[in-house]
Amino acid sequence: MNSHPALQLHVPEPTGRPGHKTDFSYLRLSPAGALRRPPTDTPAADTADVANGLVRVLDDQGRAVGPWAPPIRPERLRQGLRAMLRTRLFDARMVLAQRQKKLSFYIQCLGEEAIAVAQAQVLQPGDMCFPTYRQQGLLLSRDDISLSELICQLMSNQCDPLKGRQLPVLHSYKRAGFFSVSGNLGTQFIQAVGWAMASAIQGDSKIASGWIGDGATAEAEFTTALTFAHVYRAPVILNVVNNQWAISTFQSMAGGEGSTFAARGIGYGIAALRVDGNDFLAVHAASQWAAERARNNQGPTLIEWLTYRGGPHSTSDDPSRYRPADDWQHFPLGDPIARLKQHLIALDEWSDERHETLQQELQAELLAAQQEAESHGTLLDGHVFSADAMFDDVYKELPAHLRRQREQQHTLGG
Ligand SMILES: Cc1ncc(C[n+]2csc(CCOP(=O)(O)OP(=O)(O)O)c2C)c(N)n1
Repeated sequence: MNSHPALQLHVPEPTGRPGHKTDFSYLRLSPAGALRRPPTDTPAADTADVANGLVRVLDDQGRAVGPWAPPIRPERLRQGLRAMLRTRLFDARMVLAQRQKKLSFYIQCLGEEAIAVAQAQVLQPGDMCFPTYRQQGLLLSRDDISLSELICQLMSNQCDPLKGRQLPVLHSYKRAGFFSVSGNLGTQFIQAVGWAMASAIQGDSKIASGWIGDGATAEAEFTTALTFAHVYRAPVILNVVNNQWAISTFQSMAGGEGSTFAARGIGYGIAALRVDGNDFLAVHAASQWAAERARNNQGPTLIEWLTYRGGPHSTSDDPSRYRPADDWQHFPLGDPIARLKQHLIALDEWSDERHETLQQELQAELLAAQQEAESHGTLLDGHVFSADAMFDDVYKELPAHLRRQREQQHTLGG
């Protein structure tokens, strides 16, 4: 007689669904300051505690505590706060512009601003990021990227630097170390490793920073990237942004149930950290740790950033269909902007009044940038980039068959 029970397939489910509160105990949080800061030359196998716990600096009172508290000047923190706020206001304005049909599509990073913004402060000129569509904070924390040009890309208008060829948000800024965003999930993760290998082959001192979401870690590219990064000890920071959701799919469906995404690094021989992604100081400190490792030839680092996707996946998504509407308000790691603001106020380096003034300044800057961009056309008025350029840059030289197609397009009155 067969004494075994009937086999059952396990299909992970989120604890919260519309109408039911999420039980966030699955996050297994550590208190601020609880985890040690190992030396940067720590072998991968010895990072299990920091890959399974949670590196945090800011406590509930907004104080910076523990060994990860970075030596950072208030001025840098104010710059970080400004960049996060700028990113959030930009996103809100572009969502509105999408609703007004001035652009076709938008992706916001509400709640995830600290991750890209703090890491941008740590990276150096010449380093190269391989972002997803949700790291606009890398661009919005720079003042050498024109806001109005970013909006022109979103509106695919006559001044779109990408000539109307890309979906909104898939920006490309080589000069700012921002690699062209591709719609195919995960591809950039391998490319980041390859870029880092090239930097090492050339004996350069530049490092790469690869980005991927929790959902996209289920793509084969993720494992390939980890293998190559480990084998060649590539100078790369491998960032996994775990915002709990991949559109309507909960992170457990990508393998997050009962284990952390950070811990996967260890299995591949890569040192790993799991970090509070809504804690600007922790993001800064962990990014610094990983950058130092990479620059000193101590190898790659995998960092899982624990955060929450505060908004819809994109302007085409309605999250109230698959998760509690007020879920973000209950996420135990809070709002990165509110937390850094609280910290700066506790240091007596910020105030509600200064925050309000900053917000007004940023809104004015954004309004001016949007007006400038709209003067070159929006989706509404049809001032799209010239169709003439459509056949350029498919190849380095325009081949005969594309030349014929361009002529046909002219004859057809395009
Ligand atoms: C190869 C591939 N498969 C599927 C998609 C469709 N798609 C776009 S975004 C997305 C979810 C990605 O989730 P995650 O990696 O967690 O990142 P997040 O959007 O949460 O930042 C999917 C499935 C795609 N763009 N590319």
